[in-house]
Amino acid sequence: MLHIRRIELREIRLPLREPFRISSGVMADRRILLLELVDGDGVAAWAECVADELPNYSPETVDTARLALRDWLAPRVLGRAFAAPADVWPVLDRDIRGHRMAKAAIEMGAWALEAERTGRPLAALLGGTRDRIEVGISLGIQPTPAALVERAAAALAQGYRKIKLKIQPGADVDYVAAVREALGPAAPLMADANNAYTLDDADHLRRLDAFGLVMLEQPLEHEDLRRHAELQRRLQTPLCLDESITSLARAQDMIALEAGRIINIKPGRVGGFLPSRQIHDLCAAHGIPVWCGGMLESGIGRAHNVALASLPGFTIPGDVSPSARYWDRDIVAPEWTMAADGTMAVPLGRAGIGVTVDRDRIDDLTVHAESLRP
Ligand code: OSB
Ligand code: MG
Repeated sequence: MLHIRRIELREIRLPLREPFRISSGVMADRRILLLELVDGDGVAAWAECVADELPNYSPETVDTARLALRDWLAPRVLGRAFAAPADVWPVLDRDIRGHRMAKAAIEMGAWALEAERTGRPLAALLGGTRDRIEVGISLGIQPTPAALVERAAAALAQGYRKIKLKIQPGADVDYVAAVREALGPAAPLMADANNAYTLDDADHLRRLDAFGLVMLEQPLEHEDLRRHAELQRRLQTPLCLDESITSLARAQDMIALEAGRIINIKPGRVGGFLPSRQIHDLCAAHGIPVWCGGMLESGIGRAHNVALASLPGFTIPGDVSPSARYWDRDIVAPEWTMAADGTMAVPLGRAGIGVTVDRDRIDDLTVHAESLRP
Protein backbone atom coordinates (compact mmCIF):
# COMPACT_ATOMS: atom_id res chain seq x y z
CA MET A 1 0.00 0.00 0.00
CA LEU A 2 1.05 3.52 -0.81
CA HIS A 3 0.71 5.60 2.30
CA ILE A 4 1.31 9.35 2.16
CA ARG A 5 2.21 10.40 5.70
CA ARG A 6 3.31 13.97 5.06
CA ILE A 7 4.05 16.40 2.24
CA GLU A 8 6.80 19.00 2.49
CA LEU A 9 5.94 21.96 0.31
CA ARG A 10 8.66 24.37 -0.77
CA GLU A 11 8.94 27.33 -3.03
CA ILE A 12 12.36 27.92 -4.49
CA ARG A 13 13.66 30.67 -6.71
CA LEU A 14 15.81 29.52 -9.60
CA PRO A 15 17.06 32.03 -12.17
CA LEU A 16 17.02 30.93 -15.81
CA ARG A 17 20.33 31.45 -17.60
CA GLU A 18 18.50 33.81 -19.87
CA PRO A 19 14.92 35.09 -20.02
CA PHE A 20 12.53 32.97 -22.08
CA ARG A 21 10.03 34.97 -24.16
CA ILE A 22 6.84 33.52 -25.61
CA SER A 23 3.91 35.37 -27.17
CA SER A 24 2.08 35.55 -23.83
CA GLY A 25 4.91 36.67 -21.56
CA VAL A 26 8.50 36.38 -20.36
CA MET A 27 9.93 34.02 -17.76
CA ALA A 28 13.22 34.84 -16.06
CA ASP A 29 13.68 34.31 -12.34
CA ARG A 30 11.51 31.24 -11.88
CA ARG A 31 9.46 30.60 -8.77
CA ILE A 32 9.08 26.82 -8.50
CA LEU A 33 6.94 24.79 -6.10
CA LEU A 34 8.46 21.49 -5.04
CA LEU A 35 6.78 18.71 -3.10
CA GLU A 36 8.42 15.99 -1.10
CA LEU A 37 6.04 13.13 -0.30
CA VAL A 38 7.01 10.94 2.63
CA ASP A 39 5.48 7.59 3.60
CA GLY A 40 5.18 5.90 6.99
CA ASP A 41 8.60 4.25 6.67
CA GLY A 42 10.34 7.53 5.86
CA VAL A 43 10.67 6.75 2.14
CA ALA A 44 10.51 10.05 0.24
CA ALA A 45 9.94 11.17 -3.34
CA TRP A 46 10.03 14.58 -5.00
CA ALA A 47 7.69 16.21 -7.49
CA GLU A 48 7.43 19.63 -9.11
CA CYS A 49 4.39 21.79 -9.76
CA VAL A 50 4.68 23.43 -13.20
CA ALA A 51 2.49 26.45 -12.45
CA ASP A 52 4.31 29.68 -13.19
CA GLU A 53 4.19 33.02 -11.42
CA LEU A 54 1.60 34.58 -13.78
CA PRO A 55 -1.52 33.06 -15.38
CA ASN A 56 -0.39 33.62 -18.98
CA TYR A 57 -0.03 29.98 -19.98
CA SER A 58 -2.78 28.48 -17.83
CA PRO A 59 -5.16 29.99 -15.26
CA GLU A 60 -3.05 28.48 -12.46
CA THR A 61 -0.18 30.25 -10.76
CA VAL A 62 2.37 29.36 -8.08
CA ASP A 63 0.13 31.03 -5.52
CA THR A 64 -3.14 29.41 -6.58
CA ALA A 65 -1.40 26.03 -6.69
CA ARG A 66 -0.04 26.52 -3.19
CA LEU A 67 -3.52 27.38 -1.91
CA ALA A 68 -5.12 24.43 -3.71
CA LEU A 69 -2.47 22.03 -2.49
CA ARG A 70 -2.61 23.13 1.10
CA ASP A 71 -6.34 23.69 1.58
CA TRP A 72 -8.06 21.20 -0.74
CA LEU A 73 -5.78 18.62 -2.31
CA ALA A 74 -3.22 17.51 0.26
CA PRO A 75 -5.96 16.91 2.90
CA ARG A 76 -7.52 14.36 0.55
CA VAL A 77 -4.42 12.16 0.38
CA LEU A 78 -2.63 12.71 3.69
CA GLY A 79 -2.86 9.77 6.06
CA ARG A 80 -4.63 7.75 3.42
CA ALA A 81 -3.55 4.42 1.92
CA PHE A 82 -3.77 3.75 -1.81
CA ALA A 83 -3.58 0.29 -3.38
CA ALA A 84 -1.88 1.79 -6.45
CA PRO A 85 -0.74 5.23 -7.64
CA ALA A 86 -3.41 5.13 -10.36
CA ASP A 87 -5.99 5.42 -7.56
CA VAL A 88 -4.75 8.88 -6.53
CA TRP A 89 -6.04 10.88 -9.52
CA PRO A 90 -9.77 10.16 -9.03
CA VAL A 91 -9.50 11.11 -5.35
CA LEU A 92 -7.90 14.44 -6.24
CA ASP A 93 -10.23 15.18 -9.13
CA ARG A 94 -13.64 14.41 -7.68
CA ASP A 95 -15.67 17.62 -7.30
CA ILE A 96 -12.63 19.88 -7.54
CA ARG A 97 -12.67 21.69 -10.87
CA GLY A 98 -9.45 22.68 -12.56
CA HIS A 99 -6.25 23.14 -10.56
CA ARG A 100 -4.72 20.40 -12.67
CA MET A 101 -1.13 21.51 -12.16
CA ALA A 102 -1.61 21.36 -8.40
CA LYS A 103 -3.30 17.95 -8.67
CA ALA A 104 -0.52 16.73 -10.94
CA ALA A 105 2.17 17.61 -8.42
CA ILE A 106 0.66 15.26 -5.84
CA GLU A 107 -0.33 12.63 -8.39
CA MET A 108 3.10 12.49 -9.98
CA GLY A 109 4.71 12.50 -6.55
CA ALA A 110 2.61 9.46 -5.65
CA TRP A 111 3.92 7.58 -8.70
CA ALA A 112 7.48 8.57 -7.79
CA LEU A 113 6.91 7.44 -4.21
CA GLU A 114 5.58 4.09 -5.39
CA ALA A 115 8.63 3.70 -7.64
CA GLU A 116 10.96 4.59 -4.78
CA ARG A 117 9.17 2.34 -2.31
CA THR A 118 9.13 -0.70 -4.60
CA GLY A 119 12.69 -0.18 -5.86
CA ARG A 120 11.71 0.40 -9.49
CA PRO A 121 12.63 3.15 -11.93
CA LEU A 122 9.73 5.58 -12.43
CA ALA A 123 9.94 5.07 -16.21
CA ALA A 124 9.44 1.31 -15.82
CA LEU A 125 6.53 1.80 -13.41
CA LEU A 126 4.80 4.04 -15.96
CA GLY A 127 5.24 1.52 -18.76
CA GLY A 128 8.20 3.11 -20.51
CA THR A 129 9.87 1.06 -23.22
CA ARG A 130 12.87 3.18 -24.27
CA ASP A 131 16.25 3.56 -22.59
CA ARG A 132 17.00 6.81 -24.45
CA ILE A 133 14.68 9.63 -25.49
CA GLU A 134 15.06 12.08 -28.37
CA VAL A 135 15.63 15.67 -27.31
CA GLY A 136 14.26 18.88 -28.79
CA ILE A 137 14.79 22.52 -27.88
CA SER A 138 12.33 25.38 -27.62
CA LEU A 139 13.80 28.77 -28.60
CA GLY A 140 12.16 31.90 -27.20
CA ILE A 141 11.21 34.91 -29.32
CA GLN A 142 14.33 36.86 -30.29
CA PRO A 143 14.71 40.55 -31.17
CA THR A 144 15.68 39.84 -34.81
CA PRO A 145 15.57 36.96 -37.31
CA ALA A 146 19.38 36.97 -37.31
CA ALA A 147 19.48 36.38 -33.54
CA LEU A 148 17.07 33.46 -33.93
CA VAL A 149 19.12 32.00 -36.80
CA GLU A 150 22.22 32.11 -34.62
CA ARG A 151 20.49 30.17 -31.83
CA ALA A 152 18.84 27.69 -34.14
CA ALA A 153 22.13 26.96 -35.92
CA ALA A 154 23.85 26.39 -32.59
CA ALA A 155 21.05 24.04 -31.51
CA LEU A 156 21.33 22.03 -34.72
CA ALA A 157 25.11 21.78 -34.28
CA GLN A 158 24.60 20.53 -30.71
CA GLY A 159 22.52 17.66 -32.05
CA TYR A 160 18.98 18.63 -31.02
CA ARG A 161 16.51 16.51 -32.96
CA LYS A 162 13.74 19.10 -33.10
CA ILE A 163 13.99 22.88 -32.99
CA LYS A 164 10.90 24.79 -31.92
CA LEU A 165 10.68 28.48 -32.74
CA LYS A 166 8.37 30.61 -30.66
CA ILE A 167 6.40 32.98 -32.86
CA GLN A 168 3.93 35.85 -32.53
CA PRO A 169 2.45 38.42 -34.90
CA GLY A 170 5.36 40.53 -36.15
CA ALA A 171 7.89 37.77 -35.42
CA ASP A 172 6.71 34.85 -37.50
CA VAL A 173 7.03 34.29 -41.26
CA ASP A 174 10.27 36.27 -41.67
CA TYR A 175 11.81 34.56 -38.67
CA VAL A 176 10.86 31.06 -39.78
CA ALA A 177 11.97 31.79 -43.36
CA ALA A 178 15.37 33.00 -42.17
CA VAL A 179 15.91 29.89 -40.05
CA ARG A 180 14.80 27.52 -42.81
CA GLU A 181 17.08 29.28 -45.28
CA ALA A 182 20.08 29.08 -42.95
CA LEU A 183 19.56 25.51 -41.68
CA GLY A 184 18.49 23.86 -44.91
CA PRO A 185 15.48 21.78 -45.90
CA ALA A 186 16.25 18.77 -43.68
CA ALA A 187 16.35 20.56 -40.31
CA PRO A 188 13.43 19.44 -38.10
CA LEU A 189 11.73 22.78 -37.41
CA MET A 190 8.41 23.65 -35.84
CA ALA A 191 6.73 26.79 -34.51
CA ASP A 192 4.71 27.50 -31.35
CA ALA A 193 2.42 30.55 -31.15
CA ASN A 194 0.96 30.13 -27.63
CA ASN A 195 -2.51 31.35 -28.72
CA ALA A 196 -1.30 34.55 -30.42
CA TYR A 197 -3.49 34.41 -33.55
CA THR A 198 -7.14 34.39 -34.60
CA LEU A 199 -8.85 32.78 -37.54
CA ASP A 200 -8.57 36.12 -39.34
CA ASP A 201 -4.85 35.35 -39.57
CA ALA A 202 -5.44 32.12 -41.53
CA ASP A 203 -4.10 33.47 -44.83
CA HIS A 204 -1.06 34.85 -43.09
CA LEU A 205 -0.41 31.56 -41.26
CA ARG A 206 -0.80 29.70 -44.53
CA ARG A 207 2.48 31.30 -45.61
CA LEU A 208 4.17 29.01 -43.08
CA ASP A 209 3.21 26.03 -45.26
CA ALA A 210 6.15 26.95 -47.52
CA PHE A 211 8.70 26.03 -44.85
CA GLY A 212 7.96 22.35 -44.25
CA LEU A 213 7.42 22.69 -40.53
CA VAL A 214 6.94 19.44 -38.61
CA MET A 215 3.98 21.17 -36.94
CA LEU A 216 2.50 24.47 -35.79
CA GLU A 217 1.66 24.41 -32.08
CA GLN A 218 -1.36 26.12 -30.54
CA PRO A 219 -1.88 29.05 -32.92
CA LEU A 220 -5.34 30.00 -31.59
CA GLU A 221 -7.15 30.61 -28.32
CA HIS A 222 -6.60 28.00 -25.62
CA GLU A 223 -10.21 26.94 -25.19
CA ASP A 224 -11.08 26.97 -28.88
CA LEU A 225 -11.13 23.64 -30.70
CA ARG A 226 -13.66 24.55 -33.39
CA ARG A 227 -11.56 27.32 -34.88
CA HIS A 228 -8.44 25.18 -34.74
CA ALA A 229 -10.37 22.64 -36.83
CA GLU A 230 -11.29 25.36 -39.30
CA LEU A 231 -7.67 26.53 -39.47
CA GLN A 232 -6.40 22.96 -39.90
CA ARG A 233 -8.64 22.59 -42.95
CA ARG A 234 -6.92 25.62 -44.48
CA LEU A 235 -3.29 24.69 -43.66
CA GLN A 236 -1.06 21.88 -44.85
CA THR A 237 1.16 22.14 -41.79
CA PRO A 238 -0.11 19.76 -39.09
CA LEU A 239 -1.46 21.56 -36.04
CA CYS A 240 -0.34 20.39 -32.61
CA LEU A 241 -2.35 21.34 -29.54
CA ASP A 242 -0.81 22.22 -26.19
CA GLU A 243 -2.86 24.65 -24.02
CA SER A 244 -6.16 23.31 -25.46
CA ILE A 245 -5.61 19.74 -24.26
CA THR A 246 -6.39 19.83 -20.56
CA SER A 247 -7.96 16.37 -20.27
CA LEU A 248 -8.66 13.07 -21.97
CA ALA A 249 -12.04 14.41 -23.10
CA ARG A 250 -10.42 17.39 -24.80
CA ALA A 251 -8.05 15.02 -26.61
CA GLN A 252 -11.04 12.96 -27.74
CA ASP A 253 -12.71 16.16 -28.96
CA MET A 254 -9.59 17.27 -30.84
CA ILE A 255 -9.57 13.97 -32.69
CA ALA A 256 -13.33 14.01 -33.38
CA LEU A 257 -13.24 17.61 -34.66
CA GLU A 258 -9.93 17.16 -36.50
CA ALA A 259 -8.73 20.26 -34.65
CA GLY A 260 -5.14 19.00 -34.66
CA ARG A 261 -3.03 16.06 -35.76
CA ILE A 262 -0.45 15.92 -32.97
CA ILE A 263 -0.60 16.40 -29.19
CA ASN A 264 2.00 17.90 -26.89
CA ILE A 265 1.48 16.09 -23.58
CA LYS A 266 2.57 18.00 -20.50
CA PRO A 267 1.69 15.90 -17.48
CA GLY A 268 1.23 19.00 -15.30
CA ARG A 269 -1.29 20.49 -17.72
CA VAL A 270 -3.55 17.41 -17.76
CA GLY A 271 -3.40 16.55 -14.05
CA GLY A 272 -0.65 13.96 -13.84
CA PHE A 273 0.57 10.64 -15.13
CA LEU A 274 -2.75 8.80 -15.19
CA PRO A 275 -4.45 11.30 -17.55
CA SER A 276 -1.19 11.55 -19.55
CA ARG A 277 -1.18 7.81 -20.09
CA GLN A 278 -4.86 7.82 -21.03
CA ILE A 279 -4.19 10.50 -23.66
CA HIS A 280 -1.11 8.59 -24.83
CA ASP A 281 -3.15 5.40 -25.26
CA LEU A 282 -6.02 7.20 -27.00
CA CYS A 283 -3.62 8.84 -29.44
CA ALA A 284 -1.84 5.54 -30.12
CA ALA A 285 -5.20 3.96 -30.98
CA HIS A 286 -5.92 6.79 -33.44
CA GLY A 287 -2.47 7.06 -35.02
CA ILE A 288 -1.89 10.51 -33.46
CA PRO A 289 1.77 11.09 -32.56
CA VAL A 290 2.49 12.61 -29.16
CA TRP A 291 5.54 14.24 -27.62
CA CYS A 292 6.43 15.46 -24.16
CA GLY A 293 6.27 19.22 -23.71
CA GLY A 294 8.17 21.21 -21.14
CA MET A 295 7.48 24.03 -18.68
CA LEU A 296 11.08 25.08 -17.98
CA GLU A 297 11.21 22.51 -15.19
CA SER A 298 14.02 22.04 -12.73
CA GLY A 299 15.79 18.69 -12.70
CA ILE A 300 12.95 17.22 -10.63
CA GLY A 301 10.11 17.94 -13.04
CA ARG A 302 12.50 17.00 -15.85
CA ALA A 303 12.96 13.55 -14.30
CA HIS A 304 9.20 13.03 -14.40
CA ASN A 305 9.05 14.19 -18.04
CA VAL A 306 11.93 11.93 -19.08
CA ALA A 307 10.14 8.95 -17.53
CA LEU A 308 6.90 9.78 -19.35
CA ALA A 309 8.68 10.38 -22.66
CA SER A 310 10.02 6.82 -22.53
CA LEU A 311 6.53 5.45 -23.28
CA PRO A 312 6.18 3.95 -26.77
CA GLY A 313 3.76 6.51 -28.26
CA PHE A 314 6.18 9.42 -27.69
CA THR A 315 7.54 9.24 -31.23
CA ILE A 316 8.47 12.92 -31.67
CA PRO A 317 11.40 14.51 -29.78
CA GLY A 318 10.23 16.33 -26.65
CA ASP A 319 10.93 19.75 -25.13
CA VAL A 320 13.01 17.89 -22.56
CA SER A 321 16.34 19.64 -22.93
CA PRO A 322 19.42 19.13 -20.75
CA SER A 323 19.83 21.02 -17.45
CA ALA A 324 22.51 23.36 -18.82
CA ARG A 325 20.08 24.76 -21.38
CA TYR A 326 18.12 26.33 -18.51
CA TRP A 327 20.24 26.65 -15.37
CA ASP A 328 23.77 27.53 -14.31
CA ARG A 329 23.39 24.73 -11.81
CA ASP A 330 20.47 22.33 -11.48
CA ILE A 331 19.06 20.99 -8.20
CA VAL A 332 19.73 17.32 -9.01
CA ALA A 333 22.79 15.15 -9.48
CA PRO A 334 23.74 14.06 -11.97
CA GLU A 335 22.40 16.91 -14.07
CA TRP A 336 20.40 16.00 -17.17
CA THR A 337 22.67 15.81 -20.21
CA MET A 338 22.24 15.25 -23.92
CA ALA A 339 24.59 13.12 -26.03
CA ALA A 340 25.99 14.48 -29.31
CA ASP A 341 23.36 12.45 -31.18
CA GLY A 342 20.56 14.44 -29.53
CA THR A 343 19.39 11.75 -27.13
CA MET A 344 19.14 11.60 -23.36
CA ALA A 345 19.48 8.46 -21.23
CA VAL A 346 16.46 7.32 -19.23
CA PRO A 347 17.91 6.45 -15.80
CA LEU A 348 16.73 2.83 -15.69
CA GLY A 349 19.54 1.71 -13.38
CA ARG A 350 18.06 3.49 -10.37
CA ALA A 351 14.85 3.32 -8.38
CA GLY A 352 12.51 6.30 -8.30
CA ILE A 353 13.08 9.44 -10.40
CA GLY A 354 16.65 8.34 -11.17
CA VAL A 355 18.57 11.37 -9.90
CA THR A 356 19.61 12.58 -6.44
CA VAL A 357 17.95 15.74 -5.23
CA ASP A 358 20.48 18.25 -3.89
CA ARG A 359 18.86 19.11 -0.56
CA ASP A 360 21.51 21.64 0.50
CA ARG A 361 21.10 23.56 -2.70
CA ILE A 362 17.31 23.46 -2.35
CA ASP A 363 17.66 24.79 1.21
CA ASP A 364 19.76 27.66 -0.13
CA LEU A 365 17.15 28.48 -2.80
CA THR A 366 14.06 28.12 -0.60
CA VAL A 367 11.91 31.22 -0.05
CA HIS A 368 8.99 29.45 1.63
CA ALA A 369 8.48 26.04 3.24
CA GLU A 370 5.58 24.35 5.00
CA SER A 371 4.89 20.87 6.22
CA LEU A 372 1.48 19.40 5.39
CA ARG A 373 0.21 16.67 7.70
CA PRO A 374 -3.13 14.93 8.30
O1 OSB B 1 4.20 26.48 -24.92
O2 OSB B 1 5.44 24.80 -24.77
C1 OSB B 1 5.14 25.92 -24.38
C2 OSB B 1 7.57 27.09 -21.68
C3 OSB B 1 6.71 27.70 -20.82
C4 OSB B 1 5.38 27.78 -21.13
C5 OSB B 1 4.91 27.22 -22.32
C6 OSB B 1 5.76 26.58 -23.17
C7 OSB B 1 7.12 26.54 -22.88
C8 OSB B 1 8.14 25.96 -23.74
C9 OSB B 1 9.42 25.55 -23.07
O3 OSB B 1 8.04 25.88 -24.94
C10 OSB B 1 9.79 24.14 -23.26
C11 OSB B 1 10.91 23.74 -22.32
O4 OSB B 1 10.62 23.46 -21.14
O5 OSB B 1 12.03 23.70 -22.78
MG1 MG C 1 3.42 25.19 -26.36
